[in-house]
Amino acid sequence: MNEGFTAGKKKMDELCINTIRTLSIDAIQKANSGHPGAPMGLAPAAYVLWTEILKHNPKNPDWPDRDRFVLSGGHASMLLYSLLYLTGYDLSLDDIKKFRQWESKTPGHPEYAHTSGVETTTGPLGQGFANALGMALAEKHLASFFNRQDAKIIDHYTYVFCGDGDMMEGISSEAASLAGHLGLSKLICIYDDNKISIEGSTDITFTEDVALRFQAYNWHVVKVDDGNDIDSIKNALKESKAEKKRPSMIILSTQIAYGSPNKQGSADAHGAPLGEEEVRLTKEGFGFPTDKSFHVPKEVLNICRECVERGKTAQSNWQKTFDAYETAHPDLAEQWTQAIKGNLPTRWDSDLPEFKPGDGQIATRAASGKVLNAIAEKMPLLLGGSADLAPSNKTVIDSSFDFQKNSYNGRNIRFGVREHAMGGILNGISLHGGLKPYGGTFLVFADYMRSPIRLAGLMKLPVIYVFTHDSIAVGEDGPTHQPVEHVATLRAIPGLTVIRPADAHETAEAWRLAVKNTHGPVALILSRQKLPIIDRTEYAPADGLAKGAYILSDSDQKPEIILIATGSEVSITLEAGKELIKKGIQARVVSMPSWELFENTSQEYKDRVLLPDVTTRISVEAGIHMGWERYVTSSGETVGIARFGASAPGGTLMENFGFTSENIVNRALNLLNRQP
Ligand SMILES: Cc1ncc(C[n+]2csc(CCOP(=O)(O)OP(=O)(O)O)c2C)c(N)n1
Repeated sequence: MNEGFTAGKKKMDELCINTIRTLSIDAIQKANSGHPGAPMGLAPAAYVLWTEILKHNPKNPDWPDRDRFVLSGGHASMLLYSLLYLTGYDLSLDDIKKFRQWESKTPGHPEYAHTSGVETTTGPLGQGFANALGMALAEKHLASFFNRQDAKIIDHYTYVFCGDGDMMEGISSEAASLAGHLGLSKLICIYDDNKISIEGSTDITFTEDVALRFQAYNWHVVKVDDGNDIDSIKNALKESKAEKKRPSMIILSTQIAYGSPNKQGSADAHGAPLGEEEVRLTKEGFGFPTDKSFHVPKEVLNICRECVERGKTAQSNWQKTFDAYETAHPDLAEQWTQAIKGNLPTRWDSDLPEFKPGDGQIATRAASGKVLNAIAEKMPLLLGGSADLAPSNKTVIDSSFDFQKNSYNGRNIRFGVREHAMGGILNGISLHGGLKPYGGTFLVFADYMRSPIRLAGLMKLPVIYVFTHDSIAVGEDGPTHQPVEHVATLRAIPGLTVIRPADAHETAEAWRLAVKNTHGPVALILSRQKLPIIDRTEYAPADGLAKGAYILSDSDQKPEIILIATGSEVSITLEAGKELIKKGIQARVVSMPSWELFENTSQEYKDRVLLPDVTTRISVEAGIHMGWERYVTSSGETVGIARFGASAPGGTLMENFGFTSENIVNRALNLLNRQP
């Protein structure tokens, strides 16, 4: 290549990179808040990746075979917004000027489904890294399902930018260990090794050898010593793309706030605006006009916007491949189209198992396993697993096999004892599109995955959680394994639908609802212990579950008392209701598997179930009392638990904690001021 051209290109690259930097510092200065350091240090890597390597179409950010890009350190959001604007996404310079302002497209941390081109919501460090693993896993599975010798309709990479914070968080260890085990070779991470976090140099907390750590995880590790050397970055990316067996980690030495004469390399630049004077000095150093803000040289926009044409070409090439695929494999092509739209196969729930009271008792976790398997037969793109508790959670799809290095078409994901990463990975699979993911563990360990569940709620991702062993009835394992506050704390997460079915019938309805739900995660709360199958010829049908609460049994006349129960406590409450009626008390029993679903119904329906003038009510749930006052009112009572559990057989615990029909009857009589 001729020397003049090379020098010219280098100069132009520098101008583009410095535009990313100045846009970022200007937006942060104007907002008077934000994180300028990382965008400035990472600008060269971001520029070279986005303009030369990343397969993306700014005019169609949802094109299913695009490469995925995740900015795991969401605090560096201005880096992403600068890239989106410069490369031609639906984000204007005006949007950038409104960084962090009310209703702007440029919130403090990137938000999925809010800003076009943002693949996931990031901010809680480490989550994005696990999301990226989920996306890479989804790509492998879909590729093995759909691709044919003559046509690859799904064939993309997933790139993730991480910082020291991501590397410190435990979730990155869990996720990296699994990614290495699975050999997810199309997952490429750039680690911004700037050796600075909020409290100062990483010398004070983080001195491990990250390269050795990732090599031990079976990753392909490349080091680039100069974060401004875009040729080396490009080569490292190319080398990583060529790696066929392992995920890649590019350890990039950068300087935080590169270009700021007084703040470069300093923690001061991590999370505060540089300051007017420092911004001026930085621009001066870059040769940018110091009297202008948000200055984008025309030639920079021209170069970066070449992504638009390249993206169009890439997508139209893909379309040709897809068209040929459609001709050769029309059924598969149709399946792909529906899956990417998130549509369910027809008759997916037509053969759910039938449960009869005569079959004996069955735990809702066991019923769940049967229902899951029936649905899996009709829904080939349903996949998931458990954090090493599959035999207990009943989450295995019997007709399939493990998702492993040599069998990416397997639908049983072995997450290992990695609940936190599992939550982030499920989010990544869901974000990728085309698949319906589920994941299980004991309810008590849902705490380990609270952050990703919260993010699934925030992003409205239709992930399904299978949380079993849902109360003190777990028994002998004792209070460490007995959830008490968990259902209440899950109910506190906005956007999460919590369903605690009473028996096998309600479990089938809960799955039906969870699979159909496209707007937000659903947590199924299931019993370890066997439960009676409620006789639906005598009591109301289980499809009332869709309304969150329904009248299961009623009195002949207007009720004097309403008993409201969830999950395993419904059958003892039904017994209690029967007993009260025998005693001449007009008692209604309501099964309330889901508060959220109930709250979504009309006031008229709610008033029909919980008659407003019948305020003598008792709730029965083997968990903390918190929240039930909402339904029992100040005239009612709650049968619940106000302490941790204990180690003893489950039946003994339920009895001692008052979860018996006798106790419910006595409490009702007391409340009504009647003699036993
Ligand atoms: C789970 C979590 N804990 C804490 C924070 C607060 N926080 C934001 S950035 C940051 C430091 C991150 O350091 P690094 O990744 O090196 O970013 P850089 O300083 O390079 O911008 C912390 C602790 C967070 N966002 N998420």
